[in-house]
Amino acid sequence: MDEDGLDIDDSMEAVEVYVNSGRGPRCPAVTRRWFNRFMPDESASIDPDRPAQTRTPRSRWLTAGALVVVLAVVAAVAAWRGGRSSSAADIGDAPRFVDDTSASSIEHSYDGAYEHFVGGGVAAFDCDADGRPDLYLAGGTEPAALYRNRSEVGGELSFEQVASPVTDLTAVTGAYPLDVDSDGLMDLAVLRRGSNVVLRGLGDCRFEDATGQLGLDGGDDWTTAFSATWEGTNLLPTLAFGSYRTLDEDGCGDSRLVRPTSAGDAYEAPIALTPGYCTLSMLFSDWNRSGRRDLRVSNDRNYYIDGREQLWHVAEGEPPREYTEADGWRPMQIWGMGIASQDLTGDGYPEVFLSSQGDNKLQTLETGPDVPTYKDMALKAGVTAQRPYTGGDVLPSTAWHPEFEDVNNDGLVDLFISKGNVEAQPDYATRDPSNLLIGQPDGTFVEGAEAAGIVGYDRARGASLVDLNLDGMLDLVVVHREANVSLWRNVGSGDAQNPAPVGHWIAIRLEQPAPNVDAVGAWVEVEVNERTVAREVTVGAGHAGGKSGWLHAGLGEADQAEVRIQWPDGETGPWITVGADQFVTIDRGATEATPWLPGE
Ligand SMILES: [Ca+2]
Ligand SMILES: [Ca+2]
Ligand SMILES: [Ca+2]
Ligand SMILES: [Ca+2]
Repeated sequence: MDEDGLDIDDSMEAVEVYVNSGRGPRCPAVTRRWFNRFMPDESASIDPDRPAQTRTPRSRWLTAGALVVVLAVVAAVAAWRGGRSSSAADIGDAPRFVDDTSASSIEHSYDGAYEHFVGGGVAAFDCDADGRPDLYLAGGTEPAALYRNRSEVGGELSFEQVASPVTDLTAVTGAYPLDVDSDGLMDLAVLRRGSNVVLRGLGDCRFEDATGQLGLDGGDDWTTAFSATWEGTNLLPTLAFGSYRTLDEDGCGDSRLVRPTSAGDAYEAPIALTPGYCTLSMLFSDWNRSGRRDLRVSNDRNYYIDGREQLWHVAEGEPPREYTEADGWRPMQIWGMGIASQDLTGDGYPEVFLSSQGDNKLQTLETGPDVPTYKDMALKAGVTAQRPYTGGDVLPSTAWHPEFEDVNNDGLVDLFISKGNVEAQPDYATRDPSNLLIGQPDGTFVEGAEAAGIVGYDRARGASLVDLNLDGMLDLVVVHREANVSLWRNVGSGDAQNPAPVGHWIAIRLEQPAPNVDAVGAWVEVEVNERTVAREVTVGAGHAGGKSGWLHAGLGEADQAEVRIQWPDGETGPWITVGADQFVTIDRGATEATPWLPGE
């Protein structure tokens, strides 16, 4: 986007879709194809040579055999649900959400002129050790706000503001929770237009500014992205701060990698990640399961000419190095806004969803883990989500925060994508509702936002899928530009008064000795009925905000799951049986999970 809210070049996206690479002429004479890109039904199948999300191949069409299976599942679900509400929702349907915004007593919006057209993140994390995720909301020119979660288990979403000059900073674009000093109290990396800060958690949702104590240079940039990882045996995490434009707005700022000193108790001077291409999302991820976390960076092509999406090779003791075409990395130009990483194909390597304007991307390794060569599978998976699916606006969408989670607890990962015009870009939809794409057994996704009841037309930015009332159903918080935050309570197949889960679930918290007590970089495998979903514990991605705490997994009709942890240093624990519908902690070295019960 540019200063007057006009898009300077939207004709290139058409090439982007089919070539999946920014190479070739930058501004080819291609007519816009926004109106003839309806995805044909026939394209909805997944590569037969890749394992689908389920190991049971299934035709899209209901054959007689499949019908029997479906009926059996329905019968099993009906039997499992026993005396619950007689609502007929299938286990694979979108769950229903009810709007608890007014009940929550949160009143907060992300405001400001041009420099706050982007950003607007939310950090979801537990700041008072009651197991309930609390919320820290960026405010732009208004103060950021911390809200303590007072929701009863299974009840309405309820919060109270915890005001403090330490947290209620202005010029905040977003925030990410992580326990920097591994003392068991969650800290916050707060991103700003101006000086970034690290707030050290003191317990009971109190914080102190630890930026100087850590020897961190907060800088004076326009920071809009963040990620963190622990390298080797370092006591402190390595941090990456992503820069958008330079403050004089002449170009793109360099992002910065910050590593701990050899003594381990403070930080070295930042290392510039040059060149920078106006970054809006970053993620340290072990994309090839090598044990090393490289840094993926998504950039806004609106502000660069010869830039691209980036992957930085980040090896302990070595300067960061950008992967090039010689390494197999294909240049690609998109209006990169957000990253979401999740293994969808079942091979143990994460797929990477990249939000943009128009077509969104879903990348998968083309030739395996040896080289970072990705091909796009968004069209096949049904997640291009390039235009509003309702509301009558036919212009392309603007997507921001993507997040993979299983919102209907059927064991298949779903995908939320926040949407909303940058400001008033006339070539993009102004009525641009967020997506809730429901994962299907054949590996595709189907829009479920209308069925879920979350359609809205405020300009969404940051978001989080997180179980705010500890009932095992993931709720949804969405930050809006110049409109109040929305809090959506997931009530499954029920209603506001009678929530009814549509599938079983577990929620897991990892613990290991310091440093890195929350095991950032671990992989959690959850196996149900011989189907395994692997998930990486990360800090970063999304749009300007992230979460920490419970790792949620839907189990479908299964009453237990097998869970295995690969810890960040590569050591793999045993398979542990975890009974359904509970919160558990898995400690490093333990051979069983420890149940956790919420207090009132
Ligand atoms: Ca809490
Ligand atoms: Ca801490
Ligand atoms: Ca699901
Ligand atoms: Ca919930």
